[in-house]
Amino acid sequence: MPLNETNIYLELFHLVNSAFITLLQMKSHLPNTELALIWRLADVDRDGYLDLEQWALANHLVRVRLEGHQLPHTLPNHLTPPSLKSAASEK
Ligand SMILES: [Ca+2]
Repeated sequence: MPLNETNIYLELFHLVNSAFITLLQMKSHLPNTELALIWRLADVDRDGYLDLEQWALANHLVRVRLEGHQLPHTLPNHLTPPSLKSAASEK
């Protein structure tokens, strides 16, 4: 793939991730500290961005929090998506 095409997709990916944060803030009304924790928990591979699985996980954590449960400080094993378990265990 040409480099400039790759750069366009990378820029779109960054835009989508910025929109993810805004969407989570709009739908949850959770404080930024809690959203930051949710983001950190969901970003299992710690690359600073959410892919589709991590985005789903972030939304699940928002729902759990809105149901009145406390957020865990580390992601429980049963919530780690199977495809990300190796990434999580390397961190
Ligand atoms: Ca990530």
